[in-house]
Amino acid sequence: MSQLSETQRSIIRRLFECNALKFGKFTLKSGIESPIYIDLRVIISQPDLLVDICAEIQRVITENVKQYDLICGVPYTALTLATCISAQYNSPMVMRRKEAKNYGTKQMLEGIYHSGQRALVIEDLISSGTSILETVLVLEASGLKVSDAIVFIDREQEGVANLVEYGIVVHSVLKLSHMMDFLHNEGHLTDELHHEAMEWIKTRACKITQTVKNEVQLAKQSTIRNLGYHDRSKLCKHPLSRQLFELMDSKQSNLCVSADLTRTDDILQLAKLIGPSIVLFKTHVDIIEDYTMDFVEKLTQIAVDNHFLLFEDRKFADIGSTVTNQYSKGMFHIADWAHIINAHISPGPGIVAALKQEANKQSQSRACILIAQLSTEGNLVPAEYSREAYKMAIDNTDFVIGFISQRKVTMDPTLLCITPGVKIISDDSTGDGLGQRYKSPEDAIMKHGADIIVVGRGIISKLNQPDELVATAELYRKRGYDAYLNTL
Ligand code: S5P
Repeated sequence: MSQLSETQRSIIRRLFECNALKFGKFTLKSGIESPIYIDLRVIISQPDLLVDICAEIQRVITENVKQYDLICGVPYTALTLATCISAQYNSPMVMRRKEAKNYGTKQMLEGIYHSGQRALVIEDLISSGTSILETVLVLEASGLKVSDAIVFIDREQEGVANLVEYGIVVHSVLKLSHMMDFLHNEGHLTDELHHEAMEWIKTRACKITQTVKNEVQLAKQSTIRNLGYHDRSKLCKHPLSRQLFELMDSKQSNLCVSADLTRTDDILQLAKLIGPSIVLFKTHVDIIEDYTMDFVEKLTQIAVDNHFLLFEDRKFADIGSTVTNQYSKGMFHIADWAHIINAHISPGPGIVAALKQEANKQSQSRACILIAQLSTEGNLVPAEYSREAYKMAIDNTDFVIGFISQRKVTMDPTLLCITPGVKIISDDSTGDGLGQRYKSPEDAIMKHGADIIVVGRGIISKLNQPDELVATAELYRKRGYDAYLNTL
């Protein structure tokens, strides 16, 4: 039995009394049955206990960590611990935003810090180490160095060993087995429960999730910003993402026009006139008043002649069996001609599986873009979408080639970030009065990591003046391409 100090014993007793530690039969969030349940969120309601726990964490910091400039709690429970330690022991703190799940930007971290400073991670409980690693990725993407993490309780499920592989040394205040031994000795745990819980820990090694492993891998590689279209095309496995990057390279264009027009003649004229400037031609076929399959044949021919791909912005959002029909049947037979479609992820992975199944029936390659973020004011797409969209993308690399988003979703160079809501904006108008928000090509590409910019009214409003239309499309192409060159 380990040597627990009197303070540690008192902390364990109080945690047990306030039900932060429970033993019996529990179903965890993951669906797994467990004889142990730990919920340290309740400590925020007990300031005495909180202060004692933080003093113990600070003791472990002082004994083990020689040098650090800032502390950072893993959201959410450990945010409270870090804040309390920061205030009590005069340690400057930074706060990781959990919502903005984008490792590529610095906006995920709040507080004052500068590149090269050393950050110490504080966590309440470690099982696999995944949450700590996610926080480390954010800190490192912001230029901070991380070598140590302090956890209050180590569940002894391999998390500490997992993190060694990633160069993070974890120091813990308490080990779960020591806490259970103590509670057993004090008569709070029966022999049977004690034995069962100890066996459970021993046999339940937890692994770092694949998604986080991938992010670490990508973060280690040289960053996406140094890779040009040509290099990225070589990395792509999907024929359409490869072809898109090749077109972007050869046409010196990252422009997608949004052909939001209601007459087929207008759409065909637009395609012919600006075809040389674009790589992607986006349609909303359900707004066309005189749609025929003859129209799509003509449009397909113009796309072939002018080297661009067709993207139907259908934003599928229903159950698998319905989207299957919407994709391939009805008036539009979208699957027959659209190289690329897009889908909302809210129905869950089934939507991607269903669309992919239908796409596989086509003789030509088909691809899907997932909607990770929207451009509109006050939209209700939650921040978690980016992360979930990324997970669905890496589970379906044979079909999903990127995202509709306002900022980069992942550092993965094979996945495209396609950004609508782009316009060369005059100072006084940044929207359309109907919820659309605009940013300039430079902001979209240089500030927010767009690979392709989607421009609708900024270009198509010139349809009645063909010369001006062509010149405007060229202006967007050039500004978009120059902005890209600036990122290299
Ligand atoms: O978040 C989004 C996603 C899309 S696909 N915001 C958007 O505006 N779009 C589409 O891009 C929208 O449906 C429209 O077809 C185009 C933007 O048009 P614009 O005229 O505002 O440039």
